[in-house]
This record gives sequence, structure tokens and C-alpha cells, in this order.
Amino acid sequence: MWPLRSICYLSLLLLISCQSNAESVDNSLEGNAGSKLFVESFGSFNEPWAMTFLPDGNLLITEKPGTLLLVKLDDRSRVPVSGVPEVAFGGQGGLGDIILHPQYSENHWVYLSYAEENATGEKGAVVARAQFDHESANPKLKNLQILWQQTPKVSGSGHYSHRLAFDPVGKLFITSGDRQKQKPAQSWTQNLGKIIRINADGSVPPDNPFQDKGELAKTFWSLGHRNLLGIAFDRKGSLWSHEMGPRHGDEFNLIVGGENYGWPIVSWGDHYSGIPIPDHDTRPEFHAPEVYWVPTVAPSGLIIYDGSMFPEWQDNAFIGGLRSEALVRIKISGKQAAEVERFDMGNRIREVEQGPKGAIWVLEDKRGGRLLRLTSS
Ligand SMILES: [Ca+2]
Ligand SMILES: [Ca+2]
Repeated sequence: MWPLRSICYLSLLLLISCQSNAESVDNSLEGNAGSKLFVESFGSFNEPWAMTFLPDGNLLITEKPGTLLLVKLDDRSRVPVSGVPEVAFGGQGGLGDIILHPQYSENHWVYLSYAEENATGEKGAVVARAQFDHESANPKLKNLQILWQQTPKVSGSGHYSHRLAFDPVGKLFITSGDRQKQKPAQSWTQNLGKIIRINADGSVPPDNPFQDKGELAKTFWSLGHRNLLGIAFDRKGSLWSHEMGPRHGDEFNLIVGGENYGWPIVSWGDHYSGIPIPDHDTRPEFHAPEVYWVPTVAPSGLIIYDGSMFPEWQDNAFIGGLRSEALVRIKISGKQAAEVERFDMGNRIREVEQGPKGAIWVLEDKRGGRLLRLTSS
């Protein structure tokens, strides 16, 4: 018979070892095609929205209320970055995306998007760039320049989209949502419901596809979009984006300059009111999605994976799911795509990123949303 004190001591040891184990690996996930991922939490945030990795392996994370954080992964410290412009926080709006210029190591330009409100209460997305100075203990944005804005600003606070991506030669692509107004997605005089292509300094490239539809249309790359919360290039240089459908009908699209994606004239979903919207196959002149979802996944965040940790997943797209609380893996083969696996994350996923050594990182949505690292072991 063991003395009571020894039993207590042993129990205490077990408790401590269980707790420390829980901190290193929280749990594992198994996808519906049998792939396994190990999950580690790096803490929680206040409505995190986007992230990007710096060349030194640290992270910039945006929080929708208007905070940009420099997150150091070695000691898990986080420092607010000063110089972020005032944002119109509310509804779907606030501080949005953040990406690095392709030559960031030389020029330190970061590109960010956010919602802005005018004097009469109308709002729209803005894209700006600034140089990130993190040499001192107080990291800051300096030399901020506004490059682009949604025109016109309108009432409401939904469907800003404002996700950003650079192509391999340094052109900046911006997703501009329809601001829940629908018809502007087909308008040549409003830049809502479009994918925009501009130069890294905000000037307009002369080789954009719509040259005879007025000045604003010279910035358009494609039209007929609804709410696009993910945009990324694959290794062959093809551009992919997803967008939220109305009631269902979310889309994953191969984006081709000069094409019309049909919103709000066609959709695989229907209006929330129950009023039907003609399906894509009724109007073949509009680009139909390569993948669509009925029921909805509510896609947010997008990477096209090219890392070494999961070599079998190279050229696969990963999409976060809000309503579906999922991470969705999509196989891309040339111009074709198909969902091949889904991981049940148990929380709304707002953002996906590829990190050092090819780990996959996600941000959960809303207040308390966690930063999670997904690895193979
Ligand atoms: Ca990102
Ligand atoms: Ca329909």
C-alpha cells in the first residue's frame, strides 16, 4: 500500500504533465479524406481578419476594430504597430487585409485595406500602402499613401471584400465587393463588384482589358462579382478567387482578365428572400464557377499551397469557411478544380496563410479568434 502523500505527489505530476502537453499540441484533426493535421494554438485575438508572414518568420495580423499587431512566434509576444489609419469599424468593415510588396525586403512596403466613412456616413473600402519600420521597439507605419478606393461610397457596412494579392510581376489585384447593392457589379461607372488591377504605386496599367468603357473601367480586371474574401495566384500564374453566393451558391473561380462572372444576373444560389436567381447554365456568356457550393461554405481566406511540409498538397487551394466552420482543400489541375477534402475546425475560419517550413496557419473569426498552426507532426 502506497502512502497517501506519494499518491498525491504522483497525481500532481500527472496533472502537470497533462497540462504542459495540452499547451504544446492542442489536438489533431482528421479530414474527410483521411488526412491528419496537428493543431497548435498561438493565442487569441480581437476579431482577427488577415495575416501575412514577414521574411524573418514573424507575423503581421490585422484585427478588424483597427489594430495591426506584430506577432513574434519565438516568444509569442505581440506589439501594436502605430500609424494605422482610422477605420470605420462595424458590420463587416474595419481594418482588412495586409500583404507585402514582392520586393518587401528592399522597399519595406506593406499594403493594407480598410473601410472608411465620409462626412455624410457613406462608406467604402480603401487600399493604402506604407513602409513598415520595425527596427525600433515601437514598430510603425510611415509614408502612408492611399492608392485606391471604392467608388462611390454607399450606405451599409457589408461586402467590402478588399482582399489583396500581387501577381508575379508586381501588379496589385484588389477584390471590390458589391457592397450589398448588387447592380453595381455590372456597372462601368462604379467599381463595386469588380476585381481591380493597378500598379504597385496606384497608377493604372495601360494594358487592362476594358479600355473603351470610361476612365474608371480602365482599372477593372473582371466584373460581375459579389463578395470576394480570397484571391491568390497559383505557381503557373493563374489567378483564383472565391466569392460568397447569396443564399448558397458560393463560388471558386479562375479569374480571366476581361470576363464577366455574372452577378447579380446569374448565380447557383438564390436571394435570401427566396426569390430565385437564374442559374449559371442559363447564360453561358458569363463565366461559370469552376467549383460551387450548395449548401454554402461561406469562404474566407485563400492560399494556393507550395510548401514542403505537405508535398502531396502542392498546387492545392485551401479555403477557410465561416458558416461551414471548415478548412476546405481543393485540387487544381490546370483550369479545373474540385473540392477533395474538408477539415471540421469547430469554429468560423476567417483567414488562411502558408508559413515557414510549409506549415498552414489559420485565424478563427470574431472576438477571441485564435491563431492556429497546422502541421504534419
Ligand atoms: Ca494573408
Ligand atoms: Ca439560382
